[in-house]
Amino acid sequence: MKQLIDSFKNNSKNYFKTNILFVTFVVTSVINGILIRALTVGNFLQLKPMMADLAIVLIVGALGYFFKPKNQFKYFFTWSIIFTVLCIINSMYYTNYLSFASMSLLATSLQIVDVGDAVVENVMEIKDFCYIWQLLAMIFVNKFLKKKGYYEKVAKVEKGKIRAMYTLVAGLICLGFFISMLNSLDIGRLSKQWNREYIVMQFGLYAYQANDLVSSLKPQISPLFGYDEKAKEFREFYDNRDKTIKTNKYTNIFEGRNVIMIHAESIQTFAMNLKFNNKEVTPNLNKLSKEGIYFSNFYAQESVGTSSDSEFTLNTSLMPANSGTVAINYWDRDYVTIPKLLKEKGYYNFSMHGNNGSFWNRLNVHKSYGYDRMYHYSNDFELDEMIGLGLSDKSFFRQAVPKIKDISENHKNFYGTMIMLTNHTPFSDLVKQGKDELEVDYKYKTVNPKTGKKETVSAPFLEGTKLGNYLKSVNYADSAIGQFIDDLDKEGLLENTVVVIYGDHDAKLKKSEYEYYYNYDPYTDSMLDSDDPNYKEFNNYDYELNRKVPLIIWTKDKKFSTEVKEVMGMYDVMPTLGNMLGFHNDYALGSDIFSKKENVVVFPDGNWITDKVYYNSQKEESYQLSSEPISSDDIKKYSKYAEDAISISNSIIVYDMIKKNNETQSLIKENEVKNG
Ligand code: GP9
Ligand code: MN
Repeated sequence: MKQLIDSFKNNSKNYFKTNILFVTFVVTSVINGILIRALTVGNFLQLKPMMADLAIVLIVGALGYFFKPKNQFKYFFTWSIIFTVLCIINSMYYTNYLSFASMSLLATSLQIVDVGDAVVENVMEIKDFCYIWQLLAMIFVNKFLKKKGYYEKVAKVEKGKIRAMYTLVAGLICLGFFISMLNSLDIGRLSKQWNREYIVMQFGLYAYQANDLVSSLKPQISPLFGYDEKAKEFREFYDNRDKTIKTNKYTNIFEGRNVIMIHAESIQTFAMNLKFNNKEVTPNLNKLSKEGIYFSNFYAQESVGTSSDSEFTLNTSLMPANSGTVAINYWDRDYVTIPKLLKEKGYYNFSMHGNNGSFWNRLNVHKSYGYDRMYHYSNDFELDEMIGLGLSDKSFFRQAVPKIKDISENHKNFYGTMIMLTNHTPFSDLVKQGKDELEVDYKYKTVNPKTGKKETVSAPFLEGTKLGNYLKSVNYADSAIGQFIDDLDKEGLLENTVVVIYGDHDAKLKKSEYEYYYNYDPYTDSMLDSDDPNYKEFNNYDYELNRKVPLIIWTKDKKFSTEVKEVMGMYDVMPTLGNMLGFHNDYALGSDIFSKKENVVVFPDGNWITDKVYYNSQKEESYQLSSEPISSDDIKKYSKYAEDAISISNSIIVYDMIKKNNETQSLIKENEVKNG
């Protein structure tokens, strides 16, 4: 036994002596894999992801032995750079979005170069760069080894191919060990890839990124595979659900009316509830919401396609694509959309936007959704005032009114989508141009100790902060909406028109911006300590719930003054409006909110929300929203619906399932006719 231990000791010693560079590469890469989880999702000591990291690093490292020892540094260093950069990018992404970066997102953002400055202004923290130590360690070890003549010595003893084989086997053993620890949930989630946080937690960052790379190629590859299984799932889903169309007091109330949809860029409900020095941030939205039907518990369901995803979900009542975006990768499919259904009723459909029509591929997508024309940028507007990404909202709306007037005179009915732009991250251009009107400081009265007189003092509060700039920008957008409604009214365009305003998604601000807002002490101009009794915690759930956006349905002639407090999602807009305007989409995944008993809103990452609970599918944790508890059966039921909604939407998107289903149906009918 002693002999065995001694020989093991000697062998290990010899191994380490002649594999210093490889071992450094493996150890530093695995440590960074642990570090990124420690600084993001937090489960750094878990064996499963550690095994996955180790297996990947060993397999990658094994190939290094095919190089001569003096050339191995170049190989290992290149991989160290790749791993370090992955850690930095993902750390930065997590800092800003509490999720992990995706290749499909990168590919998408290459299409939208204009967002560049928005990205630059996102926050980077020192911790995002701590992974660089791996490169320094590799350089240091290489220098040291060179000095000691290590590579020449190793060249005499190393049999590269055999080492590569052994290392590969070691890597595969780790991989086998790791796979044996996986359960069916893990495997299911890996193949779907939408639950990114979960995948990094269970599989480590390197496996996540490799899997992401493969799934980002899916848009090109996947239509070729797996159709039959998905088609069966699709048929079963729609066959098994209740097809009765329910009516309620809102049924057909807007039949024959024009519709103006205002796509309110990045407006969150949070902003509507705020006042600074007694001034509302959104006086116009507040007024419209009091007069119309105001959905105060409404969520966008966007994924990496942000604005374009919301346009898709609103117009189709489907969820965004799992990988890639509908606008870029799957715009040419046959979707059942609001414009198409309204066209059957004789409507003319248009969209207008103060940015380039190629942004989010809109010129193609809108046409495919059934819009007759897109008015955009310099093509249709005079670029007389530029703020942020393009034409300012006020100029855009001002120039849009005569165009709408013209349309209304030439068509029986119209459906128009007005895509706003100025309130787009980074929200700073308006302030830079001095066009902001809202003051976001905190004014209070105090007695001047020198004069003994009362005076007003201003504490900076949100001035100069990102949230402050955002709210100034929301205030501008609100005022642009107010001006638009007034101008439409002056032209008589509100008489037979329904105006729908929706926030397209949240502002993607960091949690710390809200923590600062809720815990600011104007008297010391600083933030309260977290152990202060007045400190207000703003946890991850508060953050998620705060991502709500407004939805308002308003008409000039009828004051509804109704607040709908039930939870609602972007995919419920089409069925809800459909009930009011008289159209119906058989494939809708959302519901008419006025006919639904208990609604559920599914998010693209698999989380979902009802009036009772916010369910985090990554953590399998429910956050209670009402005193009435939710049963475990309901949790199962809604989790299943969340999976179905995501999967069915994805099948429709990837395989063009609606078109294929229609073709099959007409074939069946043809056959029935033939056979009598
Ligand atoms: C760009 C605008 C913004 O034209 O619609 O898109 P987003 O970055 O919010 O997806
Ligand atoms: Mn947007």
